[in-house]
Amino acid sequence: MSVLVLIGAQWGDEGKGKATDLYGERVQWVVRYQGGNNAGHTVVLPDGQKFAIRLIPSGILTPGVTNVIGNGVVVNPEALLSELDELEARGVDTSGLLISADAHLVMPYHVAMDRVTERYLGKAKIGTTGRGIGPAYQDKVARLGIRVQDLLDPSILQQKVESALELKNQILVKVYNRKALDGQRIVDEVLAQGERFAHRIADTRLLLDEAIIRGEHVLMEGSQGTLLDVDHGTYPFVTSSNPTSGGAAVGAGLGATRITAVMGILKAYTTRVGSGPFPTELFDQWGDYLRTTGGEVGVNTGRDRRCGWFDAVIARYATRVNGITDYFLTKLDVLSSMEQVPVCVAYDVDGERVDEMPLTQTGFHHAVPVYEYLPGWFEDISGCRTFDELPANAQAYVRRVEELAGARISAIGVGPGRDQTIVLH
Ligand code: 2SA
Ligand code: GDP
Ligand code: MG
Repeated sequence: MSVLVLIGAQWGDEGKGKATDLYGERVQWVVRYQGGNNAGHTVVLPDGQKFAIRLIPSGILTPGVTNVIGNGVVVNPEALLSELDELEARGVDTSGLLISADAHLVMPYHVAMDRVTERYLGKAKIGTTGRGIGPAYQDKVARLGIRVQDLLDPSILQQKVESALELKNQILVKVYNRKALDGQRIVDEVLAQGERFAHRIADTRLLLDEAIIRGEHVLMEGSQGTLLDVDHGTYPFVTSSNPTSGGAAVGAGLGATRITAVMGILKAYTTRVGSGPFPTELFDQWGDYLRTTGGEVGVNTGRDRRCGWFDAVIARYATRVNGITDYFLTKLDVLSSMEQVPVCVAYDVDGERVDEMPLTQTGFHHAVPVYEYLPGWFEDISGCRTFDELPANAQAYVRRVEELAGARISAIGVGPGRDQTIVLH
C-alpha cells in the first residue's frame, strides 16, 4: 500500500467508513477528496462505540493518523466545528486534522439555495441531502466560490461574499419569494467560525507529496459512490462532485501516477437514497427485508434507503471507470436466510439484452434486470473469520460476484464491527 483510493462502487453507503477504519490502521494519512457533510460514514470501533462521520475523514478515529480535508471537498464551517466538538466530547483526538487552503466553503446561501431549488423542482427533485453541496460546487465552477483561504483575508472575503450574494439574493427574492440574506452578517459569522480552525489550514498537496516521498502510506476516502458521480453517474440524479478514483487525484492535488491501488467497496445487494433510476429496486417484502436487516437508513438525514438485489452491470461499470484492483464485499451477512439470492447479470432494454451500462439516460430508465438465481444459505455468518468457515453457497455467491464484477474480492464484511471481516488478500 502506498496510495490506496477507496471508493463506493454503487450509489453510496456501501460501508466505506468501516473499510477506511480497517485500512486506516496501516496508513499515516487519510484524505477526503470530494463531497462534504452530505456524506455519512459509519464506524464501529472494537469497543462497540459507533460513530457517524460526515465531513471529517474517518481516519480521525485512528490515533496517530493525519487527516486531510482536500481541495476537492466543500466545507461547511458550522458543520465542521460541530463535528469537531462532537468528536472531542467523545474523547477523540482531533489535533491531526488539516484542511486545504483551496477547499471551497459551503455558505449559508448555498444551503438556502439547495432547499428552495429542491422545493421548486417538486416531483422532479434530485432528493439531495439539503446540505448546500450542489450550489457550493456550482459557485466553484462559476468562479464565484469562497475558499478556505479567504477566511485569512477579511477584506477579500467581504468582496467575494458581496458579489456572490448579489445574484443569489435576486433569485431568492424575485424567483422564490424569500427574504434577502445579509452579507455582512454572513461574513462576521464565518470569520468567527474560521478563527476556530485557522491553525488547521495548510498546503495539503505539498504535505501529502512530501509524505509519499518519505515512504508514508495514504488512504483516500471517497464518499457517495460511482453512480452518484457527476460525470459517470446516473445524471442528473447525482451529487455534484467526482467520487470516482480520478476525482481522488484532482481533489487531493496528487499526481495520477501516485495512486497505486483502487479498492471498490461493494455491497452484496444494492441501495440508493434520493431520486433516480434503480433497475433492481424492490417494492415487495424483500425490499423491506433488506432495509430492516441491513439497517438501511440515511446516516445524515434519516431517510429510508431504497433497496434492491445485487447488480453486476453496475459493478462491472464501477470496475472499469475506477480501475478497481480489489473489492471489499460488504454486508454478506444480510443475505443469510434466503432460499435463493437473485443477482442481476444484464438488462433487458426495450427487448434487447444489454451487458454494459446503456448509452442513454432513457435506456437506463427502461432497463429491466435479467436475473440469475443463486442458491442461498440459512446459517448466521457474522462470526465467520475465514473464507472456509462460510457456508458453501455463501462462498459460491462471493465467487460468482467476483467473476461478474471483474476484479478480485480481497475482503468480505460479515457485520458492522471492524473484526467482522474476512480478509482474503
Ligand atoms: P447532494 O446532497 O447534492 O449530494 O445529493 C445529491 C444526490 O446524492 C445522494 N447522496 C447520498 N447518497 C447516499 N448516501 C449519502 N450520504 C448520507 C448517508 C445520506 C443521508 O451516508 O446515509 O443521510 O441521507 C449521500 N449524500 C448524497 C443524494 O441522496 C442525492 O441522490
Ligand atoms: P458509507 O457511507 O459507505 O460509509 O456507509 P454507511 O455508514 O452510510 O452505511 C453502511 C452501514 O452498514 C453502516 O451502518 C455500517 O455500520 C454497516 N456495515 C458496514 N459493513 C457491514 C457488514 O459487512 N455487515 C453489516 N451487517 N453491516 C455493515
Ligand atoms: Mg453513507
